[in-house]
Amino acid sequence: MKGLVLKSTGSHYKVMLIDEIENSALPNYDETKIIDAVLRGKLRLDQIKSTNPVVVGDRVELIQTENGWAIDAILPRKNYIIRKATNQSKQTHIIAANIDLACVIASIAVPMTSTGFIDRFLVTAEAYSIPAAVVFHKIDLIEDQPDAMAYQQELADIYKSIGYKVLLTSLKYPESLQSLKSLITNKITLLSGHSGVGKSSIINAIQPHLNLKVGKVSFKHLKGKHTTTYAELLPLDFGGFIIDTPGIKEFGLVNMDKYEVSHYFPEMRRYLGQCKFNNCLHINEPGCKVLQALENGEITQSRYKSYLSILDDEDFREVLK
Ligand SMILES: Nc1nc2c(ncn2[C@@H]2O[C@H](COP(=O)(O)OP(=O)(O)OP(=O)(O)O)[C@@H](O)[C@H]2O)c(=O)[nH]1
Ligand SMILES: [Mg+2]
Ligand SMILES: [Zn+2]
Repeated sequence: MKGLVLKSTGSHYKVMLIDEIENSALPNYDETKIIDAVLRGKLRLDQIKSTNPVVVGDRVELIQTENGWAIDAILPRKNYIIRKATNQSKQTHIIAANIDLACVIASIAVPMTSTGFIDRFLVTAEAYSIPAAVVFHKIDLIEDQPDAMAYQQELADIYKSIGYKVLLTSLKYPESLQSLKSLITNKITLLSGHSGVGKSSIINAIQPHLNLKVGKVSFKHLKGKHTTTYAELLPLDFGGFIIDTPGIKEFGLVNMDKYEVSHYFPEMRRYLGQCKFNNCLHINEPGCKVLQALENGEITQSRYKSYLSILDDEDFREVLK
């Protein structure tokens, strides 16, 4: 029997049974087919290196044991979003697998999202060829601050010009969530971002019956309170699923070669193979087309700064010396 993993709480998995056809297409949500499963001992041993061997969105093979259902195997993943717990950490964490759209929920109000965070998320989505969108949420909080509004618009324009879908949303403006609804219909969509940025609130606004727990942002620390504790795949009554996830502080990149990083910046990818040196890292090399594009404004300073910051990660650090 096959199943779709809806939620993992460490040792127990909430799984929806699916048939062969649903395994290659978007499954229909059916509450009566939800079961509780554990991991088969053997699988746990095989995957010991990963902090979370089976993740939300996984398609799995199930067997029935005398104690109930057990996950016997993970079916091949179409893609997944993976990160390091922190930029320095050696531990990796897979956020979700088999997704059609990855949305980073950002805010330039509170909690504030840095362009570095957004760009690391987008680089990871590019690495697995997952279509990505940038959602600037809580726009109501800055509507009386012209400088903040201008900055938000500048960022929105940067991401749009690269080819990403960009949305500006707020709970105060229900119509702003309509465009999100049309974007995610009939897809499996992941929402990620800092704690308190409004991921669960957005889902409640488009699907009130889900009634997800939301938490206040601390005035003192300007941070969320980690209200959502487990990622969960939730059904949408207009078609598809949405994955609510716990807020994360940083987005550390995993398993990337330093020469690969620029491939995951679409505006740099354009110049691939055109630099004078074929091992160009676009830092200070002569005849570098990426640096020329930066000079003439085709590549923005903000994105290039993120590129350099990624090359400054512990895994690559020697290249900037
Ligand atoms: N002003 C304003 N506040 C919002 C908006 N959306 C959400 N909030 C508030 O932001 C706070 C955090 O919302 P949550 O939905 O819990 O945030 P989250 O991203 O799910 O946080 P974690 O589960 O901790 O990762 C709550 O107090 C919400 O009411 C918005 O559009 N405008
Ligand atoms: Mg939440
Ligand atoms: Zn170059």
